Amino acid sequence: MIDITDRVRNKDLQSKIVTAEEVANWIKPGMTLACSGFTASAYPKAIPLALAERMKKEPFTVNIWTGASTGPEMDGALAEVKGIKQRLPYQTDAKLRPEINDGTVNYLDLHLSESAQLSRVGYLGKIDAAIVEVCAITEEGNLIPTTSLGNAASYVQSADIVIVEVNTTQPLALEGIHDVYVPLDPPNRLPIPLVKADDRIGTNYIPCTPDKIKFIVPCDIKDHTRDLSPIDENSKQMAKFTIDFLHSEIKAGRMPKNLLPLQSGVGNVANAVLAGFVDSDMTDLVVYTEVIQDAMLDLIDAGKLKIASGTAFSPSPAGMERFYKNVDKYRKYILLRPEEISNSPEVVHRLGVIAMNTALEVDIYGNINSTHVCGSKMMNGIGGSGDFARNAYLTIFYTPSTAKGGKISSVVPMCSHIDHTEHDVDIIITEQGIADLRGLEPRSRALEIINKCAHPDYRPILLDYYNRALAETKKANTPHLIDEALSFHSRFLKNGDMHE
Ligand code: 0RQ
Repeated sequence: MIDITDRVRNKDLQSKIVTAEEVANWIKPGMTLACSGFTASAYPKAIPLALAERMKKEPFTVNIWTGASTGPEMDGALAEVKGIKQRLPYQTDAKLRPEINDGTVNYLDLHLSESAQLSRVGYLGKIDAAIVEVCAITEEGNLIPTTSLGNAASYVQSADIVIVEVNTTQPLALEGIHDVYVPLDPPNRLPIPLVKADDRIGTNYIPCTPDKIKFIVPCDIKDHTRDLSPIDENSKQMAKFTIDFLHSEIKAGRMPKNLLPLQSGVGNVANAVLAGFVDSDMTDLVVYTEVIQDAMLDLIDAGKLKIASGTAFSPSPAGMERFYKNVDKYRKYILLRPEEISNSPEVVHRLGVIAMNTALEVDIYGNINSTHVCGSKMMNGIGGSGDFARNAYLTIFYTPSTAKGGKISSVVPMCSHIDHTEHDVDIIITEQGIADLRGLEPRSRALEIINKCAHPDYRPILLDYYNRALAETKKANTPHLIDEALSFHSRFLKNGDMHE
């Protein structure tokens, strides 16, 4: 077994060091396991792998709660043996997704900022064990987290039993990068005392006590973060529209020269937009987001970043190497918080965040579908996009104007599922252009979106829909043809193409 005694600083706790298999054998069918992990960062790895092995021989299911998505050692391995009954609050796993969409897994797609509170107040049932990846355990039994915080602090607080995975690949240099603050629940909640993105309001460990810790498991498996794909032309174009637009906002006096705190989702577009900031003339940027990725290291190296506050540090494997090689420099610019704080509506609103997230589809009035393909099939989940979209100072959504080689228009008459309503959306950007919806009533929004954002192939049929809806409803506030509103989707389901 890997020696972790130097990382278990409370000597008495060293007697609780066991193998992952022993923990897997202790887990009972139907248990709710509330785990650390947010994107492919800081999720338990040895225990779920051992559990999956046991489930291969002896099929049963457990409920898995985390901070957000995890890596293949958790969601992938457990989905492969059909070992998950309930999953929340977010996932991105290719093996889990079909099980969510065939009824095997009950998936609760939650606003990330709310998931900790829901679990604390017991609404979701009782946690049987919290399983948390850590760098080290202190003398007092407190837990030093690794590359993300997610919901770990809250799960440890709520659980009677805590199981700790000490990951020896995670450097002790991470100690001090975290700021752990768990709000009180109503009616005792106080204002979150965070007024600047770099304020520290909590502890640099997850509070815990030795008596709660039942097992300690060594692990030497690295975070399974993904390689970055090269930035494609569409994303570059969307990044350019963003930077130009933000310059015009500064010029109009609506934002300071160093902008307002930036939040960006994950994926190609987010990456391109952040890379766009590296090449821009903007400096002293502040980031208040969920997931900190490679581009943040570029911004630090370019001398453009003041602070990046998030809940997960999830760079590519190369980015991780780069971080660890120069950890003393980078750690000064990075702060990890519980997702309840990184995504807090109260804080997002106070700081005046610029929220930049990606949609699957947008409709002509500005509603956004981020989650469900053709209304029914779950892609990933709402994640933190709703926390930011509703509360930000400026809310931008991105999508390429088409998907699946042009067979799908990402601009549709009516979204087949709505995650973010027209009331929350300020700006829509595709590679075709940028629609500024601020101050526009629905009919003007429709023309702005169709003319600026839709792909030229789909513009005529969208305009035709809109004009007929306008005539038939006699210029109603939000003109729709109810029988036809989802015709783009039904054509795709029938013919594999949204074209007429
Ligand atoms: O599928 O790879 O099989 O071709 O959707 O699309 O263009 O690669 O974009 O990776 O940025 O994902 C909305 C899913 C976009 C993501 C979504 C198909 C497309 C492709 C992926 P293929 P792209 P991305 C921060 C905030 C919600 C959560 C969120 C997401 C696949 O950004 O999950 O924002 N967002 N969280 O072909 C059918 C359409 C489609 C479509 C694209 N209209 N219909 N399929 N695709 N548009 C993160 C966290 O909260 C942790």
